[in-house]
Amino acid sequence: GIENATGTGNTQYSGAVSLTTTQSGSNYNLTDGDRGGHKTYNLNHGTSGTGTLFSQTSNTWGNSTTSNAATAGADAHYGAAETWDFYKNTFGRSGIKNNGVGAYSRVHYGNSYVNAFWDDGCFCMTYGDGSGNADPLTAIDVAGHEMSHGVTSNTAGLNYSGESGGLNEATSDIFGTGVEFYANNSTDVGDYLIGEKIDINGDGTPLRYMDKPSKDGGSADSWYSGVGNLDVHYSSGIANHFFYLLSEGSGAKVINGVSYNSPTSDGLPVTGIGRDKALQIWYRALTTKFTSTTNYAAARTGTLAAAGELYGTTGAEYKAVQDAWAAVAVGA
Ligand code: ASN
Ligand code: ZN
Ligand code: CA
Repeated sequence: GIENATGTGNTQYSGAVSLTTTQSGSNYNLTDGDRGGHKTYNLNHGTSGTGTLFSQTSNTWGNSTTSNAATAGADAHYGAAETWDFYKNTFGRSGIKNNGVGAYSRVHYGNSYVNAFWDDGCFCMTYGDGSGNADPLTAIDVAGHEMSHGVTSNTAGLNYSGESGGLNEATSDIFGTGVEFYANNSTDVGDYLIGEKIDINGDGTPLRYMDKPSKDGGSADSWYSGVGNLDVHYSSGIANHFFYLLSEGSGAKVINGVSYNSPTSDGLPVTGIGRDKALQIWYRALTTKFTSTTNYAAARTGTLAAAGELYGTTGAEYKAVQDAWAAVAVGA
């Protein structure tokens, strides 16, 4: 018969984790029957199709290093599961389309491919092995970022250029960060950094910083006319900064051992309302207010409407949304 089983993933980035797998005769495979049947495939350096479904006689996957091809599979399968659980348990969303259907993941894409991407066409996510095949792009926040592109496509549909493109990218960073905190993994702890585990710069620095996006050398900390001409991974900085300020407030703070210091463009302090409420406001705005052409001014209006519906217009939450947008120079 074919039935759910509980395996162990010896991941590269998240330690030893529990994985939901499927037993089929004497084999186990990376199919998650608890999460819409999400499957994880090994492309084995190919760049098309699905390669082969990870399948073996043991239900222990990978050895925490890249010497074992199943290690990246374990990280990807775990990231997909945590992303599914984050959306289900935080927002009541059942999968990327909210229809209970899982996507699939593909690892070992190409050779030394330093990226990961979501594809609406295959309804799948794909991970490269990183430079020199040393640092696969399979960390939790990257998984959450990529799958959240699918959620955005199936909700607001934010166009991937101009200011709406920056909001699309920020939505993936915001929910990717939400997934990372949700997973509460002791090896890959929650932070407001993006890609801190995959060493994409080769010097130990993360790809992006939400408290002060300009630390990456390209992202915008606050809005200005023409910011929509930046690459979407840089114009995202404004909304990432807004989300950090709304969650944690301005000034210096240490969270899970990471130091942050978030400035405000208006020089006024922002008092945070906590990440959980900030996530609820962003999700409600994304799914009920934003459209394909939402720009920063409209994102302000949409998040204020969402905050008012969730928490009222006279409390700390509504004021914090106002103050955080003012702090990133998105005004009334
Ligand atoms: N990893 C990149 C991203 O999710 C791929 C891309 O440029 N779309 O943004
Ligand atoms: Zn992205
Ligand atoms: Ca992170």
